Amino acid sequence: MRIAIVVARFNDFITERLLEGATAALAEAGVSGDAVELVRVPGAFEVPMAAQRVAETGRVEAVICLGCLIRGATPHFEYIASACANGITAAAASTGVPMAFGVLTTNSAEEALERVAPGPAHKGREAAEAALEMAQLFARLGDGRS
Ligand code: DLZ
Repeated sequence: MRIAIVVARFNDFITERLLEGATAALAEAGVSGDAVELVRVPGAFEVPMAAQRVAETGRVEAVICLGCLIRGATPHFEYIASACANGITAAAASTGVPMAFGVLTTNSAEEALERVAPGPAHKGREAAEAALEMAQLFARLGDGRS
């Protein structure tokens, strides 16, 4: 199973922790580091286009999208958040590759930090687990044409 992780650099004090949780969950599920393609982008706005591009290569069975938007620090929070969520939805629909939404949208840095605290509710972990489940589901369902 090959998986891509697209991670935004903006708010990297959070997104690097999302990445750590996602890679730990993949490793625990038996996905080795060699099977993980890491793609870094400037911010959450760029996540969907990179997710689409890496999915189009055909090299990966799922994409984990990671980013962090903090309302108080982001004047156009709503625009970036909806562009990111809608873009990821559209990229998954157009490529047929499942994409997990691990983009935090919080009111404060404190709220974001709570969501990357160690434990099962870590949002990077949750995104990785969702991506793996969807990749396995799609493998079982086939391409829908046979
Ligand atoms: C510009 C911007 C702002 C203000 N806030 C955030 C944020 O909270 N989280 C994030 O991931 N990115 C932010 N960005 C950057 C945009 O996502 C994007 O990278 C730039 O607008 C360049 O297209």
